[in-house]
Amino acid sequence: MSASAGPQHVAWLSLGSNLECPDQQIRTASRALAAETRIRVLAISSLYRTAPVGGPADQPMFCNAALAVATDLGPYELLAVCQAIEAAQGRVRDVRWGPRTLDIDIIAFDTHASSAARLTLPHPRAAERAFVLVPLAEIAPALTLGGHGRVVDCLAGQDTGDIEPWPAS
Ligand code: A4P
Ligand code: MG
Repeated sequence: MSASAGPQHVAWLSLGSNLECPDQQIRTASRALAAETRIRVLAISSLYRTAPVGGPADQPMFCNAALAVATDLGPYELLAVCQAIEAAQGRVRDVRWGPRTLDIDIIAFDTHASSAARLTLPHPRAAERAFVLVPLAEIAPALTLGGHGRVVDCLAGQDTGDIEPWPAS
């Protein structure tokens, strides 16, 4: 990060992929985030193999992970960086919740609260999605997801039976 960096923020990201070597997509995206001059990666969770939630019935299993980053970017600037990395890794948007090479969602940005469609914070579905909560609980168990409470408490109410460590290659 540059020496002239402005106010620092912390953001928590959820990464998902279920196409074209999903674990490699997540690792490539993590490296791309780390290579951004205005982003410093603070923590990366393990990779998990998760059953798809929503979308087409026959889509492949996902690889999911969570990252914490420090940045002097604002939330929309960080979203733009995430979407540029998605695009660079061949993300195509067609079917809602459908298969994708890479999805990067901003789960929380400091304690910002926003209901804007372009950037809802905290992410509106994070608190009820085990594929987000299991990796996030590894790196930020005490993070508060707005009115839903702490990650670790949200996770306690979830079925995690469809989530396992990504198999070693
Ligand atoms: N947007 C609004 N808020 C945010 C935010 N906090 N972070 C807007 C990122 N983007 C946000 O996103 C659609 C629009 O949401 C963007 O234009 C952005 O401005 P998208 O990435 O194009 O589409 P999406 O990811 O399919 O939509 P959505 O609604 O975010 O999907 P979800 O809820 O993330 O679900 N099952 C497993 N096992 N693992 C997964 O990773 N992912 C999904 C996607 C469904 N099922 C899954 C998984
Ligand atoms: Mg998304």
